Amino acid sequence: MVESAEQQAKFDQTIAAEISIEPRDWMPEAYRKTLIRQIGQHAHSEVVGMLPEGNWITRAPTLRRKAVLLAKVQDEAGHALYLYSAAETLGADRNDMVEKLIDGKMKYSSIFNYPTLSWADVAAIGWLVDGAAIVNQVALCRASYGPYARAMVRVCKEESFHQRQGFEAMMALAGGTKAQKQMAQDSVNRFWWPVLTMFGPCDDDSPNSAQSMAWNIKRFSNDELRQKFVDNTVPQVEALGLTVPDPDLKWNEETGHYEFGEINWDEFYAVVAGQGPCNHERIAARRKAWEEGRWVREAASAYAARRQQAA
Ligand code: BYC
Repeated sequence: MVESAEQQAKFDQTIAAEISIEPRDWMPEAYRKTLIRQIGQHAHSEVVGMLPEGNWITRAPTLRRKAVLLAKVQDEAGHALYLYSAAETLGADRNDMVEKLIDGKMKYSSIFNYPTLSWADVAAIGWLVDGAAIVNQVALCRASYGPYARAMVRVCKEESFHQRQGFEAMMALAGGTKAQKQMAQDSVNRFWWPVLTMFGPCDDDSPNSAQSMAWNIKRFSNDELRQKFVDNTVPQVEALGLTVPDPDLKWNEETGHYEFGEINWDEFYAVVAGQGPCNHERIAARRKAWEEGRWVREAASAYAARRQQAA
């Protein structure tokens, strides 16, 4: 008991001194659990997030766009690997996490339950979804858990390329024919509101925020990051000659921020609960990949065990 109070005090001091917590360090069980929940959800989002874009690799409009999209989707797989590894340093088991995902016991980002109906949606994912992810992840580069923060530094560099390629693809459409510009606008109309929910519920309805901020896992609240994204992105929409599908959007000279309309939280909670347009499809795809890949995992494990024995 005494030892635990001492360990807790040391942990609190480490957090207060802005020193990273590392896998070898003692940490409260609730801190470990919160990290496994968030990092696991984050890893799953990267993997499920490959599906809506992967769907367009065979239909990319040019060879150049196809090569860029292939590289981007592969990067997302790499992000998932960093993140699953970071969760493993906390004692989580990767197979267990994947099984929880396909059994609906672990979450992934709501945004990937929306379909990609046109090529412009692929551009919108790069520009808006990766753009939102960067705002969230730049803050996570300073998360108190070392392996998570270091993974985020690498991820953010790649996300920055993803965001730029998405914006550039959107620019080509917005500056193209009337039909192409309309395709770009339709996509912004479809993705704008779902992207705003990527930052999580409003601060007043976010059960995990207070504790995660006290532990320096989260450095900014959900609403603060959402506002930062809106402030960054509205000028980009305008530069493309497109409009934001929000009649209540207006610049507030005094605060130096955009004010925006009410998010449809009923839709957000329904999507998170499994009732979004593509939830079933996404989980079915992950289950199929998990089952069909079983022999590869078994073969790799048998090979690793044999090599270890030989050594
Ligand atoms: N969707 O108390 P809160 C990418 C859940 S991938 C689903 O605010 P927290 C990309 C939340 O988990 C990048 N669920 O939670 C990949 C919690 O549930 P439980 C993905 C959501 O954790 C491929 C409950 O709601 N980024 O960019 O303090 C291709 C209450 O919320 C969502 C990350 O994963 C949501 N949108 O804050 C292209 C970022 N929002 O577990 C692109 C890492 C909330 O208590 N995660 N929930 O039942 C985070 O930063 C934080 O977990 C969140 C939520 C800000 C998302």
